[in-house]
Amino acid sequence: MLSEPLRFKSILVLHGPNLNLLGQREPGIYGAVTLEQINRLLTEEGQKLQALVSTVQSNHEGVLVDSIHAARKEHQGILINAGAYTHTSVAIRDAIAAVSIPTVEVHLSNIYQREAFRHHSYIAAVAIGQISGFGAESYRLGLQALVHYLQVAK
Ligand code: CA2
Repeated sequence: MLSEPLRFKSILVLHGPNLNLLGQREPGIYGAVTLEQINRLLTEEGQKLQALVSTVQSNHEGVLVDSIHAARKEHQGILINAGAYTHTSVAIRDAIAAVSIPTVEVHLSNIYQREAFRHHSYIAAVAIGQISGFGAESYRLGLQALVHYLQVAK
């Protein structure tokens, strides 16, 4: 008899450069919430959704690429705010495409209301979807959408 598929989904949350400064600098743009608070929010939301959340923040493009490669063995989904690498990194885009792990892109700010250079995302084309502009709620909404996709839609 085939065994029941595991109900719990393992999700890797990736935070890109400078997001470690959240809540400490520029609260006018990115709000007062810290990265630690966002990670806690995601862990709690994950418990409600039957998802195990692991988080990584790095200011280094290669570390983010390595984390995406390593996710193949451990995680069923990726939630990513690549920060400024969103607009520059073909390497992160290629890594997501290479591992074929369903990925949701999130942004705290509405990148389309900001400078023109933020309007293009290299990640959008390889993500299953994007949520932008809701502050820390973008992460919660992104996690809900990703887990729903993995549990129901996929
Ligand atoms: O809105 C987002 O989530 C962004 O990904 C944030 C990036 C920005 O480059 C993207 O265009 C949009 C920047 C993250 C920088 O975070 C800071 C936090 C506190 C103080 C300074 C920067």
